[in-house]
Amino acid sequence: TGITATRSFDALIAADQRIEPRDEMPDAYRAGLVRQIAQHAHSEIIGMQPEGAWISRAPSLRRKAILLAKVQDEAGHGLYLYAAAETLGVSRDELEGLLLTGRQKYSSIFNYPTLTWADIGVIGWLVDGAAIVNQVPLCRCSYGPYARAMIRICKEESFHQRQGYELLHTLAHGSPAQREMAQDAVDRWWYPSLAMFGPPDGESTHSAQSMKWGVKRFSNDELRQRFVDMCVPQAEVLGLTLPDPDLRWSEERGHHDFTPPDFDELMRVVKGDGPCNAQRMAHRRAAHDNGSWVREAAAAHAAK
Ligand code: FAQ
Repeated sequence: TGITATRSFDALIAADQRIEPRDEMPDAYRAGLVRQIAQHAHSEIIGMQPEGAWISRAPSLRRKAILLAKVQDEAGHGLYLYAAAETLGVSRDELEGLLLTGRQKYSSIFNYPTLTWADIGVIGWLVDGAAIVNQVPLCRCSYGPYARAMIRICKEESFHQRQGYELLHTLAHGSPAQREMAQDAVDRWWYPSLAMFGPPDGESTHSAQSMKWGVKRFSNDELRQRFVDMCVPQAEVLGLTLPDPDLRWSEERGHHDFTPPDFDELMRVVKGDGPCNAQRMAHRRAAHDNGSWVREAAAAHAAK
């Protein structure tokens, strides 16, 4: 007992040091992290569906190989994140159960449909782009296992973002029909991507506590602004238009002014009433049921 004095949770947070699984931590810190990490893991797994739907329809072998690798990476990200959550004393089974019974969430963005091949490019550019802006600060999050999982995920995510950008650049510089398809996809995904950052700061229930504990490093609105500022010059290079007539540079703010997403729509989608919620959950449940023989076999093997 007491060979080395352990520093208290508050002291570690104040010194901006990492909390590790065996350190003491307030119940609310643990519960908040389980909520966020599980929601993040579920997002990666559900997020395989909109893109997975295009693997069999990719326009070339090269594009198919790239998309397969990307979707497979997303499964890997889900696994790193479930493993990080497990260090907080919850099992993957439990978390899976909470997702399947609708008691835990996943990102709103994956409840929108992928209607054309251009959507695959836009998911890479905007959705992975938003994910990176949100996740880079999480590499410095106070909980060690989550922060370390994020480092690896961000590296892979930046590759994903570039492949989407390259795909979209090719379409935007292709035939008039391809260009039009690219613009249509940008028009449909812009606002759902802005909504990924969550409700405005004034309505964000978890932000204040999460920032005090060093889980979040920037607010929802700060990261949303950073994302908009990043996308504007990229859209120019693509030759595509972001669908916001009020989007313009503000000299005095040093940022772009823009129209915020419809947060009522975000809340409706989060509550289950988006275009694809029912389909995504039905697919996930079917995949879970179809995998039961694998779990049984693994358990039988482990029991030997
Ligand atoms: N969707 O108080 P806040 C990816 C909920 S990227 C659904 O501001 P917080 C990569 C929120 O949970 C996507 N729910 O919450 C990929 C809370 O509800 P609760 C995943 C949302 O946690 C790309 C309530 O609203 N990334 O998967 C959303 O401080 C392509 C109040 O909100 C992450 O999860 C939303 N958009 O801030 C994969 C990143 N926004 O739980 C495949 C980690 C808010 O009290 C293909 N998470 N809510 O019932 C975070 O950074 C944070 O959790 C935020 C929300 C920023 C999402």
